[in-house]
Amino acid sequence: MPRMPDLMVVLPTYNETENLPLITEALFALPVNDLNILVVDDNSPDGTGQLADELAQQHAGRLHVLHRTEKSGLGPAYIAGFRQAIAMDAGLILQMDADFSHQPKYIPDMIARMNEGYDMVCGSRYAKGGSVDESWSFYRKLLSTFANRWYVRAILNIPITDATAGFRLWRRETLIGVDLSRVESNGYVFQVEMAYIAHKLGYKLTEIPIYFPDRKRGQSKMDIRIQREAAVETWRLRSRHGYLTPQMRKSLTSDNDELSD
Ligand SMILES: Nc1nc2c(ncn2[C@@H]2O[C@H](COP(=O)(O)OP(=O)(O)O)[C@@H](O)[C@H]2O)c(=O)[nH]1
Ligand SMILES: [Mg+2]
Repeated sequence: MPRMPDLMVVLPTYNETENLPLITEALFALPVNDLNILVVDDNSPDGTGQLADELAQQHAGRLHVLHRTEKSGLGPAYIAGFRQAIAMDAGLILQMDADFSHQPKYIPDMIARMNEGYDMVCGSRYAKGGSVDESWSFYRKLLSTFANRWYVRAILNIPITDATAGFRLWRRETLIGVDLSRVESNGYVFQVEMAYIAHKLGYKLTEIPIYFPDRKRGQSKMDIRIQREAAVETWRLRSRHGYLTPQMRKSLTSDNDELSD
């Protein structure tokens, strides 16, 4: 049997032709053994999907592509990607944006932290030592810091300061235990929901500080509406998942169910 991949980087893309070749190159240059990439493309009109297929040929066996027929948001794209990464037997699964706001250089530190005995490691803009792009206005910084460091934490009591961050390293076992069919949200709430479920199930979450530069190429797909929605939805998460306990982790033996539902 071939040796199965250790780390699967799940990269969701929508119109990222400029970034995709650069980010794959940067990821493959990392001093990390058995790093594999799974691109999850939602039929990008700019041809990111075809470009990903070309890269998959160039890096046969190390870069894989999951094509989805339409843009249905970051949450569903990640769920599909996580399911496939689990099915491909990845031991560690990393989620990150394809636009370099999540800098590959932090990945070795995230893996090292994971090996200290955590179930999820998050790259955090608001942990001590972390920061965001200098171009952010005072108001934008204030809003994002308040939302992540105070608002979400106060409501959900999640032990990380950047609940909407999408730069996260998961253990395969954690993602199985979370039971992806429990997750319903999209956008920024998707990140909060994943962290909240994992926390309620008793998984050990931690974070390392990161600097978060704005994207240099391509365009953002998030807007103020999605942010406002996140503020309201945070309350719903508490009623939806607040009852969870560590006994309610999905059992590891039912692995393959992840694919069928
Ligand atoms: N597959 C897929 N990827 C998406 C979708 N929306 C955003 N992305 C990708 O998710 C990552 C983060 O999106 P971005 O627009 O940069 O969000 P922002 O950083 O919050 O402004 C990027 O790699 C995008 O290409 C989507 O609907 N489907
Ligand atoms: Mg971005």
